[in-house]
Amino acid sequence: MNLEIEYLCEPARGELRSGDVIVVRRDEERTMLAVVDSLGHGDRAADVADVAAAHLREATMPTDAGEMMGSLHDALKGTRGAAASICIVGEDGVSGCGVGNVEIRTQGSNVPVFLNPGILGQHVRQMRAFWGEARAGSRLVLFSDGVSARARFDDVRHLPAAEACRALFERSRKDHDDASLAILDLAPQDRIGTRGGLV
Ligand SMILES: [Mn+2]
Repeated sequence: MNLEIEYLCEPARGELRSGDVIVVRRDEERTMLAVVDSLGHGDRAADVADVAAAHLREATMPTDAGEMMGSLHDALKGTRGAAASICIVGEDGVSGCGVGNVEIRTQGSNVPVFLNPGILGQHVRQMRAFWGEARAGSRLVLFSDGVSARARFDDVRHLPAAEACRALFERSRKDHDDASLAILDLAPQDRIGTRGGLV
């Protein structure tokens, strides 16, 4: 499936390195988008983000986001821990999983998002993944708690992913925490409706 991913990730004000990291991976069949928010910020959080990113880039990419989350949990054992959201998209659908203080929002889709409490690398009671249809024209928005959970997305729905990402990030990011926000648009060219407008 044709898809478009745009993201922004910035460290907290005064920090050079970010404890948030975004990883995008594609193989022939699937695309994975992951947002990781290591606990705290600064160098120690950034070191945890490095461990998480290395794992997400190198581990075998499964169909099920819950499986990737499970192996990430193991990879982060012994660190201060992190929250993360992972979506894996293929022709057959979207698999997603979120643990801890992260957000996954959908627009134009019926993907039944839910999140699991816990801290990766420390304690997670359950890692339930969700599964939904990869509907053309739908949008997934993943962000860390460095972006306000009260952020509203409706008014940028019509914008291309890059512009929507920039607009949301600029108005909803918090200066005192690392912040990351990613937008994944499924088959964005199919978003043009029969009446010539965006649907
Ligand atoms: Mn954070």
